[in-house]
Amino acid sequence: QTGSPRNFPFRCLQISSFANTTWTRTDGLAWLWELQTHAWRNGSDSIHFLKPWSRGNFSPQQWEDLQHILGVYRSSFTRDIQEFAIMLSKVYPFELQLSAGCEAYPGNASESFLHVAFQGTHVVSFQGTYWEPAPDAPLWLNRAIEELNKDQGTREMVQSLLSDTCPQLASGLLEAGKSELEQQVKPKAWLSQGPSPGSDRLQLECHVSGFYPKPVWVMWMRGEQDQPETQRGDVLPNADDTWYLRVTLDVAAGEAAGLSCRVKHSSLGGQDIVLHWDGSRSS
Ligand code: 7LP
Repeated sequence: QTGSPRNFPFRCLQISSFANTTWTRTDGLAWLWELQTHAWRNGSDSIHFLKPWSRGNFSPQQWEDLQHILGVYRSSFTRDIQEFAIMLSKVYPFELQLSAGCEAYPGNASESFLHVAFQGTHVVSFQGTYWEPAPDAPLWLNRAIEELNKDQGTREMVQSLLSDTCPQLASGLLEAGKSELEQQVKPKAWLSQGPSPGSDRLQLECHVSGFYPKPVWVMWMRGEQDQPETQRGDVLPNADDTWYLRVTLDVAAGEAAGLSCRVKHSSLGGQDIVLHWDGSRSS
């Protein structure tokens, strides 16, 4: 892949829970591609660095300025939303989620986004210089958006955070964290027998764990033949920034012999892992 620089999106997530008029909490987290870089817990004054390179190329002063802006924002946000809830007769409890970030492209170009979800549904975005309703947003939101757009100071700050601060932070993180982002970690794989799906039937399980990055191909095979009945679970996170996947196959007890599990992953350089089901265990 030499010559074509890869793009790694930088994403900041905010989760705000409003339980009633007095109990709320807001947590924040940031990710570069598959790696979590920052955490900002409710009540904490400072953004926590999860990687040695989480500072990117920001100076201590730049971090302090950013933390100050975000600290003011967090308390203003909570207060604003409580006021909106009264004005718009919103019923507690409710959740607001913000997703904002950017991705740098070759040649100084970058693209940014900021989306807001209410009760899990996208309702508002920041586009260019204004807050805008999402395509199918409920009508009551228009009043909130009208209010938000009156605050030019905030619009200018959001615009500058999205178009300057975000790409600068993202490209510094990318440079500092490049080797960790681009590392290749090989999976380990093992077989086991799952709970019997019926009389004279077996569930064969193939576990694949510890790989990075996320894309992986795992299939039950008979010789060179893919078994289309293979069931793939979700790719789940391990605690160490690697991934786990379980892939199963239900077969008649007599047909388990001769089956194998094949794993393809970028870290294996074409040397697939192949594990053969041991017929003697099918009893
Ligand atoms: C920083 C500006 O989220 C996502 C990052 C945004 C950073 C914005 C900021 O803190 C608040 C304070 O503004 C005041 O001081 C500023 C200087 O610090 C400026 O001088 C500004 O002019 C002045 O007004 C401001 O209070 C702001 O409104 C905070 C929240 C902004 C925000 N809005 C999006 C919310 C989505 C709305 C959802 C609608 C909704 C409502 C109710 C229930 C469900 C859904 N600015």
